[in-house]
Amino acid sequence: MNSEEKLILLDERLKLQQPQCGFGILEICCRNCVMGPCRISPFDGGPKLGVCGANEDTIVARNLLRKIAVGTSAHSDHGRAVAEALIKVARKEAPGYEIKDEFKLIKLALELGIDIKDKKTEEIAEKVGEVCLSQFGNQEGELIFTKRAPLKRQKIWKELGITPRGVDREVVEALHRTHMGTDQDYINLMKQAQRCALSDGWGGSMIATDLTDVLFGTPEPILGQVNFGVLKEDYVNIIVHGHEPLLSEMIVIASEDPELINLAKEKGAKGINIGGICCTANEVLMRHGISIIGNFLNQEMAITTGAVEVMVVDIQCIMASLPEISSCFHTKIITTSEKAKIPGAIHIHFTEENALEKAKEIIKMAIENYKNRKKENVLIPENKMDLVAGFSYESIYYILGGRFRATYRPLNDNIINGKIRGIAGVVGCNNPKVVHDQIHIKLVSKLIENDVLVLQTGCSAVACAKAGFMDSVKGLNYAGKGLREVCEAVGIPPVIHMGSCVDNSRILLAATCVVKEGGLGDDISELPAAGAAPEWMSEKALSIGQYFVSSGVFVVFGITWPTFGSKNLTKYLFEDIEKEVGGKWAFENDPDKMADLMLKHIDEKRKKLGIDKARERVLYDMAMRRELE
Ligand code: NFS
Ligand code: SF4
Repeated sequence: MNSEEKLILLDERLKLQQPQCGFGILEICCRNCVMGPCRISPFDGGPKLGVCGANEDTIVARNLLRKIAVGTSAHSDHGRAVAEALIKVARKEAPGYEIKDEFKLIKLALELGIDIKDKKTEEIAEKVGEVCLSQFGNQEGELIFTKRAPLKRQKIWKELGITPRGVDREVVEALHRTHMGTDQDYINLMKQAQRCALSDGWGGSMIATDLTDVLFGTPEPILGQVNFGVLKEDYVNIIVHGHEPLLSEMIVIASEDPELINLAKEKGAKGINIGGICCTANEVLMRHGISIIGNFLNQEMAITTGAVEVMVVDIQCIMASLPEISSCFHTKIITTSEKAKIPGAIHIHFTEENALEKAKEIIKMAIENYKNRKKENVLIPENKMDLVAGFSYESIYYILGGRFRATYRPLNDNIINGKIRGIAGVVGCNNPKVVHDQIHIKLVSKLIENDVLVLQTGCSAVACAKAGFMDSVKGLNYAGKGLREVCEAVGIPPVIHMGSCVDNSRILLAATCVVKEGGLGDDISELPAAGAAPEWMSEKALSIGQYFVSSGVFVVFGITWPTFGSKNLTKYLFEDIEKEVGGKWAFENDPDKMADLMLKHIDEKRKKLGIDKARERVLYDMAMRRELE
């Protein structure tokens, strides 16, 4: 780009795309074979069938199933990479990595039926890695971790025939069924969508979370900071962006190398500063308290601060525009995964075998690039906010029960007595179609104001951290009286950061722990709980939403809804599916109304459990008082 050309950022590109295709928005176009492309007209007189005879129900359902399959693939391939890494670490083929959580490893081994007697940690780790890896290619039976779900839930899945068999198998079958002339029944297509999504939530994603904990440590509450103000003007700034923690963990370790710190000082900087974007940010925040620069919509802006020497990326949610934008600044964009290259970026092939060496190489490159920073181009916004992160379903046990009495009892009791009205999972992306972070913030603030404890992951968590909801002191000011009381007693913020998007599996398990603790029904679908992804944009979000629905949760999405082109499919997903799995979808763009939908659902569940009375605070007026006397 020459200097006269204008830098085109994402908002501008969105404007240039207007008006976006109405057929695409309604998902009533099909390109699955070359008799097409076909479009179904939503208007009278237009074509109602594709060349093959497929109607809008088939086309919209196939499109949705494909999206869910892609989302499942992305999370699960990430999980597979962690399993492969664990095996290499166990075989001592990955210098620099070590097993940080032996306790979780042993627990996992026992759960997976691995004989640990007289075995060394490495031998156990190798076996655990292999069994987890086998889950991807499993052909028959059930994914092992589906056994973690409440018994009633497992029965529902079995009866419907949607218990996932193997992660890869469900994705392949999803793609097969959407081939021209195969599955044309929208409900049957959705059955596979459910099985596929469940293989993500209770399979690929859960493996990613568990094995990441084994390798890098199970998170425990930790302090951190968020927003652009964490970039340091006189430091070498390195941004880690993407998803897999394998690379970012090594960058963090290498950045602490005294030799490299001295080199940075020799080059005139005060030191090396690491910050994160997207889910990589959440991974390194959860375990090291590394600052978060921002979420999905902050990636381009981060470069325009002029203070970033290197942005190193791996996979997913990385904009193709980064090299182009960085060409106007001194920032170097480094891709590291063979699965994700971008023209214009520098590619450094990163593997577990060469991890530490490559991490050092990247940091050296950043240090060398510090001198190219143009002081007059540097503009770092001052905003930053403190937060507490690092909540896993395991750490919640100890926070609630005390160090020696791990239990979810206090949480259940406070839900039953009504101090906590319910639980909400608010997760997912940013989308430039709405004002950055605003829907997340408005929704979550209304939920906590109404005594709903909010569990978060992904870019939504970063949005609410920026707003101060995760600050252990400030956050309380936004909470309703009952929720505040509980949070103060336990010492947690009203909004709980549970990690990256694969860590939505932690929310599934936290919900399961609440069920197993007792007093709130026998299944996730009976809990006063709801989920939302108010600013979603990625196919991964659809997979997450579907596995929550299929696990019994009411889930609301904002922005747009991908089945409005088919009335029948939409009715199925918004209403009828509830009779089968106990959960259902809803769409609402207004955060205020979105919160109302979730609160209404939570109250209905409280009523069914017979705990609605506990919440009704009776206000005595004068007449009632007199009557009492
Ligand atoms: Ni989740 Fe993480 Fe963010 Fe959306 Fe992308 S970073 S995996 S997909 S944009 S929340
Ligand atoms: Fe058209 Fe059917 Fe081919 Fe799709 S599969 S492009 S609807 S002919």
